[in-house]
Amino acid sequence: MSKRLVIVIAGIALIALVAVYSASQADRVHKPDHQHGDHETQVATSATSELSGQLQDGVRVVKVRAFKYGFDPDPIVVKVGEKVRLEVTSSDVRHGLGISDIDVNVLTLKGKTGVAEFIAEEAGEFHVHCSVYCGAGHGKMHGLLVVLER
Ligand SMILES: [Cu+2]
Repeated sequence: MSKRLVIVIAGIALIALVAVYSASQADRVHKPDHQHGDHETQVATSATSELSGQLQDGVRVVKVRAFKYGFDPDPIVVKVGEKVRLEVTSSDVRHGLGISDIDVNVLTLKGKTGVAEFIAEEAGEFHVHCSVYCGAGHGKMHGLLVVLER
């Protein structure tokens, strides 16, 4: 094999490698919600550090779904100092989203949205519970509010 041919083959191999690599990168970018296997840990970690909902006129609006037996999103993540508006909608029966530590209690019926507004004054983790008896799993219906430091 001539030296020149070897260089050409090496060049083609390199181009192929780069093409495969960038294709796999593009795949990742396009499917952030469909990652499986070893990517799952990474997704879970970034989900807990991401802020929930959207800022609207300086208010963090978070749409929360209450269901038998939990809340979505869970955890609800906000930043300290933010004014927070929780719009809680049940997808099945009557529920309540209660956060005892910050005196929040909002009721919701199936398809009906209850709203709670508060200022996240203190950083930390606050226990969320269901404040309305909703069935056998009611006692296990918990969630978490995470208030991140600035
Ligand atoms: Cu309940």
